[in-house]
Parts: sequence; C-alpha cells; structure tokens
Amino acid sequence: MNMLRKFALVSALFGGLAFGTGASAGPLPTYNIVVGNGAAATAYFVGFSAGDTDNVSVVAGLANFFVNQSTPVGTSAALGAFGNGVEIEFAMTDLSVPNTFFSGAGTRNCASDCNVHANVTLNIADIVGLSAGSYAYAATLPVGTVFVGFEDRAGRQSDFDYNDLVFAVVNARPLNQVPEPASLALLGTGLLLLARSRRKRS
Ligand SMILES: [Ca+2]
Ligand SMILES: [Ca+2]
Repeated sequence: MNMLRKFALVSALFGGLAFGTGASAGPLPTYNIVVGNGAAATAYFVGFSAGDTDNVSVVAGLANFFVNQSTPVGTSAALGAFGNGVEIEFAMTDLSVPNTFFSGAGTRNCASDCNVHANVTLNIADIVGLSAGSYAYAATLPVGTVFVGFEDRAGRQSDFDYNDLVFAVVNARPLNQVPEPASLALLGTGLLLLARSRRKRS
C-alpha cells in the first residue's frame, strides 16, 4: 500500500474524530432508518438552514414533496401507509450542486462520499441551527414524531450540520441500525487486540 492510500484509509477511519470538534461535527458515525407502523404516514415540513435549494422524495414513492427554500413550515404531505417495520427511504436532491443523497446507510451514498446524510431522531434538539419558528412548530407535534434532517453537501464541501432540509414524520419510528462498515472494522480490530492481550496475560 503506498503512502497516499494509507493516508486515505486512515483519514476515512478517523475522519469522524478529526472533525469532531465544534458545531460542525463531521459525518454521523451511526444512523437510524425511518420505518412505518402500519398506519398512513404523514410528513410535515419543519425548516432548514442552507444556502442551496434542496427537495425531498420517498424512494419509489411520493416525489419532491418539500423544497427547503420555499415550503412553509407546517406544510403536510401524505406519504401513504407503510407496514410495521417497513422502511420509508427518503432521497434528498440538492438542485444547486446537484447532489442526491439517501437516508440510511452511508454506503447508499457512495456515488459521492459514502457518508451518512440523514440524521433520524426523536429529539428535534439533536438538529441544531433552525429558526425559533421551526423549533416552536416542532414542539407542537405529538410525542414519538420522527425528525429527519438532511445534509446536502458531499465530503469536504460539507459542514455536516444535518439541518439543510428538516421534516417530521408521524406514524413512523426510528430503527437503530448497526454501525457503518468503517466503525465495524475499528471495533473488530479493537476486539482482536483485546483478545490477544488477554491470551498473553493468561
Ligand atoms: Ca445547514
Ligand atoms: Ca450542511
């Protein structure tokens, strides 16, 4: 392996840590997906903090139902009924670049940077930098509402603030997923080293 490849690999593994200071926290190391609960799911526009124009669609579903720069806070969109535990996968397109990113695993975004591009959370406070009006609106939504915040830029162009297009989904829940492959590789290496050190001691 040449030096450049080594550097790229180490950067990929530790990218999250290197950028892990301040408000721009770097790409999320873990992710949730959004899953249905069997009832008709509805999305509500919460807000945005972005210079680019972004829209969002359900993959193989409702197209372009919110546009970050022009959709009024509180606008609703009927997404249809998703079975209990069935994923509602979202695609966000940044029309200014253009880029398209998917909710869920970073591996879905390997057309650009392989990073997680959607922060899926039950707590709107996990998504920083929105307007006071957006937070006030989010507070009116029922307990258990899922919030989805998209990051619209790739790799080094990105601040990874995950607030470039933010919406809520009712009749859905976040489903915790296994760590990204890079984190898994680190964990595997750690466990191997632990096992070796134990064997040496015994
Ligand atoms: Ca932003
Ligand atoms: Ca951003």
